[in-house]
Amino acid sequence: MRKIIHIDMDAFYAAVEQRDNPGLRGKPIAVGGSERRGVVATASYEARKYGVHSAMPSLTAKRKCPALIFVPSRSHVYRTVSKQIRDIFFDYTDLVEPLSLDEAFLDVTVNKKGIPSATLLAKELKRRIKAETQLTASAGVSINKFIAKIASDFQKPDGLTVVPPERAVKFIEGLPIEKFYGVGKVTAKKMHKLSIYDGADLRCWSKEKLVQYFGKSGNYYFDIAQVLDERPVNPTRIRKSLGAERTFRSDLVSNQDIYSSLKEITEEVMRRMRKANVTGKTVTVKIKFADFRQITRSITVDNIVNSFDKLWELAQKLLLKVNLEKHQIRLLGVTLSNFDIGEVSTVEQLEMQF
Ligand code: DCP
Ligand code: MG
Repeated sequence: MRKIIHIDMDAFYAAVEQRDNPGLRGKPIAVGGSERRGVVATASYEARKYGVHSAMPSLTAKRKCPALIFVPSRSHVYRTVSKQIRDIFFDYTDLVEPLSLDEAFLDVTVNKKGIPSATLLAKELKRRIKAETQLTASAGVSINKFIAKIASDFQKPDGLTVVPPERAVKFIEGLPIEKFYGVGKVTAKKMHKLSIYDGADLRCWSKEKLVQYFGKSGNYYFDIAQVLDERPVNPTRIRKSLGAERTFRSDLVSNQDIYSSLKEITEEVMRRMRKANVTGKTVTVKIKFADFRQITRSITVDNIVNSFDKLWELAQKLLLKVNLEKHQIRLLGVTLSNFDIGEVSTVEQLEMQF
C-alpha cells in the first residue's frame, strides 16, 4: 500500500501578492487582467466570495465584485516560491512529481526522514511551507494519486484531508462525477445521460462497457472508480509540449462544427498553458479523418504565443491549409511546443478528456 500526498498552494499568485504587499491583505484581489481587459489568473479568497475565479474575463470579475483590485502577475516570483516548496519536498523524498508551479504529488511510502505516518508528514510539509514562504498550502493524503489530488481540494484553504485505505471506496462512491479529475464538462454530461452521477454509479460499470462508451479513457474511469489507480509518482516527467485533443462521437462534417470544436480545444489548451505557466513558439494542429488517416500541420512563430487570440489565429491558419472538402473528421487536436523556458516539468499529468 502506497502513501501519496498531493500538495496545492492556496490562491497561489494572489497569496504571494498579498504576502508581499500588506496593503492587499484581506482585500478582494485578482492577479492578471486589468480593469478593462484580459482574464483573471487567480483571485484571492476574499474575491472568490463574489464569484470571481480563474479564467474569468476581467470585466465580468469587476462587475461581480466592484471593489476588486487588479494586480499584475509576477511570474519570476511565483517560480521562486515554486522552487522553494520543491526543495522542501526533496528533503522528504525524491519521488516528487510537480503538476504545475503550485502543486505536486509526493510518494512518501518510504521517506528520507523515516516518518511512518503520511498524515504527520503532510502536517510537517504544511508547517515548513508556512515557515519558509509565509504561504499556506492544502494537502490530500491517500493511497493513490487520484484520491490524494481530490482530497487536497476538499478543505481549502489551509486544509488537510486524509483518506485512509479503509475509507477509499466510500470516498469514491460519494464523489459527484464532476469532481473526478480528468472528467471534463462534456464527459460529465455524457455520463449523466447514462445515469452516472457519482462514483457509486460509476462503480457499477464494467471496463468493457466504459471503453465501449468512452474509448481509451474508459480504462481510466474504470481504474479510478475501482480504486485501481496504480500510476506511479513520476519524478522525471518533463513535458516538452502541451495540448488537448478530442475524439468525436460522430464525425464532424460541416465547417461550422469543425471550427467551433477547434475553438473549444484551443480554449482548453490556453487554460492548460495558463495553469502550467508556459508559453511557446510552435503550434500544431492534428486531424484524424474517419478513415483513420492522420495529418498534422505546424507553424513556428518568432514571438511567443501567450494569448488566446494568437493561439486561435494560428490554429485557424493551420486548419486553412488542410483541404476539408469531402472529409469527415474523427479527431481534432491542438498542441503548443517549443517552450520558451528551459525546464517544464510543471505540466498537468493526466490527459484530460473533454
Ligand atoms: N492559473 C492561471 N490561470 C488559470 C488557472 C491557474 O494563471 N486558469 C495560475 C494562477 C494560480 C496558479 O496557476 O494561482 C495555481 O492554480 P490553482 O488552480 O492551484 O489555483 P490557486 O492556487 O490560485 O487557488 P486554489 O486555492 O483553489 O488552489
Ligand atoms: Mg492552488
